Amino acid sequence: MNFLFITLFPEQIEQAASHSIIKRAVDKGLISVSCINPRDFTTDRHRTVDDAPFGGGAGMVLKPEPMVAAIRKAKEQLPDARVIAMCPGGRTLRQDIVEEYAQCGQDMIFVCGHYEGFDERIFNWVDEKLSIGDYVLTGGEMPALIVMDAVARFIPGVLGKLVSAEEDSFSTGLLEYPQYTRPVDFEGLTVPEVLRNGNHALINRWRRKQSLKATYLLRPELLPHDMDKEDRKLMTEIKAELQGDADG
Ligand code: 4FN
Repeated sequence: MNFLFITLFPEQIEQAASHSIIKRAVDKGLISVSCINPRDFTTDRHRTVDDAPFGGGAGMVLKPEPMVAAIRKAKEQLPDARVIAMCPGGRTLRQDIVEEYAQCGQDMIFVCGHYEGFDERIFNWVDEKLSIGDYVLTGGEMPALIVMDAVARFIPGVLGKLVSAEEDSFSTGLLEYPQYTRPVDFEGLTVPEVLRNGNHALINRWRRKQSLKATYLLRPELLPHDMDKEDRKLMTEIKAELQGDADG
């Protein structure tokens, strides 16, 4: 899959893509990461990309001509790509949306904002708006990198042989169960017995229960509405144990 970033700060993208799993995916030819800088499409002596907003107010707005010229260039390079403007007003990224992008396999062009944002007219050249969450940022580059990171994990071969994105512990939609490695005793804190006695049926049940418990306590909105019989039984145990804890 090809990821193309329209950004005034391509170094930020290149540096983020030059480490670890994403770097290896690029080196293996599983993904490509490239940038187009709207500043390269300016025609004035000062290479101006922003200007004061009509109607007044603080800050600067990204001018439409260099942005749209950059989008057109990007579409020439990746004609079948989806053009995604990273902005706070977009739908909020979630794992199900990530899986949707990965599934369809379409190349992605990310349009990243800076300053106060885009001239509204550029959205005529955009397929959709996307946000990573509700907080104020200085630019859309980090959000776009997050989308790429989350999507790239699903491309076959990007993760090692041992883990695939669909099979890994996150894909249950629940929080993770606690993990331990050596030593068995760290400053008096020991690894739960069940993980050390090699009974994999018991281990799987313990892990499922811990995932459900963590999700119930920390992120109850993530719990599935339609649990199977085994999960419902584990939930009953969890609630009884928590009630017991509360009663002393
Ligand atoms: N942000 C909010 C309301 C108004 C403005 C912002 C804000 C970067 C160019 C956009 C932010 C958050 C998630 C892109 C935020 C995202 C951005 C994102 C983003 C500079 C203009 C701006 C109500 C959400 C707090 C600055 C709320 N996902 N403006 O952050 O690009 O993708």
